[in-house]
Amino acid sequence: MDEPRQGPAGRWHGVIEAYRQYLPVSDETPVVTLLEGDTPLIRSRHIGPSLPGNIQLYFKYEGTNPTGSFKDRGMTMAISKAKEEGARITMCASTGNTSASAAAYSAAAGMQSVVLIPEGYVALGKLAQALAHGARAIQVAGNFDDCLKIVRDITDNYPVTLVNSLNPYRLEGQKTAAFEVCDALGRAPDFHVLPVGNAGNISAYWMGYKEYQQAGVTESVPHMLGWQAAGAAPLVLGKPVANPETLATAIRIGNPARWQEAAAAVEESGGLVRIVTDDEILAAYAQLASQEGIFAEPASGAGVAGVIKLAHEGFFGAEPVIVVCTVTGHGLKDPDRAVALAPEPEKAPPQTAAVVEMLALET
Ligand code: AN7
Repeated sequence: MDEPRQGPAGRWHGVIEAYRQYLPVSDETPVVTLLEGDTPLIRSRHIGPSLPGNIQLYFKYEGTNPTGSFKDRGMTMAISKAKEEGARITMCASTGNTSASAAAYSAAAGMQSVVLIPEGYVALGKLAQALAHGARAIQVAGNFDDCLKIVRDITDNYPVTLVNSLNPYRLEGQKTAAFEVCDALGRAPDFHVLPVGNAGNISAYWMGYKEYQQAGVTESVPHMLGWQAAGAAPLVLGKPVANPETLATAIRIGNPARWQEAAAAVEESGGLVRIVTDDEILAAYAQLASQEGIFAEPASGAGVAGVIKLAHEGFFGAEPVIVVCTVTGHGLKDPDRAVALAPEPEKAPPQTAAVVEMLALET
């Protein structure tokens, strides 16, 4: 089973250098990069082959980005443009990953970052990142949507640069993931699957796929298949959710900022946006780690759960199809969830014989 080839030849200098011709940057733009992107497209070894149908399943594993999520692709663009414009302070609302990325890239650019996060609902690793990178981290007694409203109010009225995916440069950067998928496969996939929270990423991928097709690099575009958690599924319900709830805290969002664009991506591509339950999300999350060797955070399990669900419904048909599923963030982001789901580690005295006995080993 061959791995697809990865990225352009030669040394990697981050997504802006790799895809400069498709991005709104000039020679004057000071590129702030942590060498994000060039992430692996991994052929599924167990989940894909175990599904009914004839599915070639790949995982676009974004956990290998510098701060451990896909957000870095958009953040290198947002922060480079902010620096070009002379910004001093950046601000975002976040369920965790955007804040980690904003904090890191702002630090690299010599800017102060301010991050607003829902108190009690940000995974430990993400909080640690924001703090370590020197962000002013403000825990708000509310949810992500409350945080985003405050951030919009402030960035509209004060000299503070908004780096949420409402910032158009964020989507520009994030679309490079679609380019990488096509570069690795030598074509566009038939279907692209991903979890949907604030709906920036599905919108960005769709932009990227369309641009590559318009540029003549690829012939086709995939159907976009988005997945929301059952307790936080505004796009599926067609109306905002006042009190979103899901264990996948990254996508615990009730009123996505990129609603229109995501709905358009689904419609134009002949795709769909549907619901998976928290149980399905956690089952896929566990399968990804234990069967594929890919440690993702819970929210990333939503996309994988979606592929599994559709395959069992016969959605993909009998003909061979290429399905790419974005694994959006690293499992180390949320160590509490991983430890809570796994069995307790076993204990042994410091003697070889004791461990041999525990393992029932025979020579
Ligand atoms: C791991 O960090 O919204 O639909 O504030 O962290 O583009 O929002 C995170 C979102 C999927 C959903 N997977 O992507 C934030 C934030 C992970 C995420 C999503 C997020 P969007």
